[in-house]
Amino acid sequence: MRTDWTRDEIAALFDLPFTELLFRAAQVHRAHHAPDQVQLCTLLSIKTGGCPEDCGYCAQSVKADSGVEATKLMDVREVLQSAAQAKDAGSQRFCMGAAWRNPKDRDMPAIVEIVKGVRAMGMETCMTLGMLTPKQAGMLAEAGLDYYNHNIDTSPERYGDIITTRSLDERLETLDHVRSAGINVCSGGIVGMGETRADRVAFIHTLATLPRHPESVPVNALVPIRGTVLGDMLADTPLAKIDDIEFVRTVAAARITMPMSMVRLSAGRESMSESTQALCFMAGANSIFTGDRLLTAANAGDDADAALFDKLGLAPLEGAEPLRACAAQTV
Ligand code: SAM
Ligand code: DTB
Ligand code: SF4
Repeated sequence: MRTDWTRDEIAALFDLPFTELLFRAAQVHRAHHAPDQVQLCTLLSIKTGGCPEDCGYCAQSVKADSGVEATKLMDVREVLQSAAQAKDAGSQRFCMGAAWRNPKDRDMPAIVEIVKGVRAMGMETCMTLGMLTPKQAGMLAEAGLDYYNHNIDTSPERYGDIITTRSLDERLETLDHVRSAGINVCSGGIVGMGETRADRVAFIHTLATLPRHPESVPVNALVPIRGTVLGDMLADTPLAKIDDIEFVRTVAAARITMPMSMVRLSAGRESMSESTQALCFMAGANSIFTGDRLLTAANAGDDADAALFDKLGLAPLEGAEPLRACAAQTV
């Protein structure tokens, strides 16, 4: 797989006539994935709020006045109950998020138990816990964690406007520890934070030129949450909302530059039309979050998704075994 994409090449993809870009992305998608299948994933916030980081989009930052209450890490048993419910509802992948800058070593035994328990149910596991040390990444790998989510969020140029309490380099360092531990990398970002197209190009470029592509690339549309810097900005200037076609272009660019990766249509579907979501699937998105809640924000809900799948003739991804980081990308 090519990891030597230039920004100019990616900008040229974004500049293509929309139907041409969509056609090319769909061709790449078909070569590597079943175009009529979409993976169903469920999110659970296992530790909510009170996060010391200042990510301008996030309701869980202590800097946000969003009304989200801080909680402690959930009991292992409760998490496993939630995972079992998600599995019963047809979900194949269980993604767990904690509002931490980084996990403390004393949190790790419970986290390890959770990973083992969810895996034992036959679900794919993903965790997002903030920055990791190499030792913590090793513990998660040993527990059998399939993916670790750690987003780069935006372009290198814009990173410091969105988050000041950590750097992009620190983010990349954790991705390196995850990769070295043999866990699949899940890394993407958010579109619609008032960035330019050049930022979106640079965001995709950063991911597509990592030494190995992330096996999983979540593309979130900003969910504007009142009390966060970016949520307030968007609520006060509705014209700043990302154009749907530009969002689809970003999904298509991710698909073309990272052909084997799971491209995940993540947050923001609730305010997207069915037609826009259909275009995202055409452009190569092959995963969604189901259920009526993301971490803190509302999500489309199972009934709406079942109706959408029915309308579009889509089926849940069949029996996919998680990729293993070491075996991936041999094509
Ligand atoms: N604390 C961990 C971290 O930041 O890596 C994990 C949780 S964090 C909520 C996971 C990701 O969710 C963020 O990196 C961001 O890309 C996405 N996210 C958070 N709030 C969002 C929002 N309001 N709209 C869209 N995506 C959001
Ligand atoms: C990702 O990229 N998107 C998910 C998951 N990784 C953890 C989180 C979306 C959060 C949306 C806002 C909220 O629920 O607070
Ligand atoms: Fe904390 Fe993650 Fe939210 Fe940033 S995105 S404030 S690190 S929970």
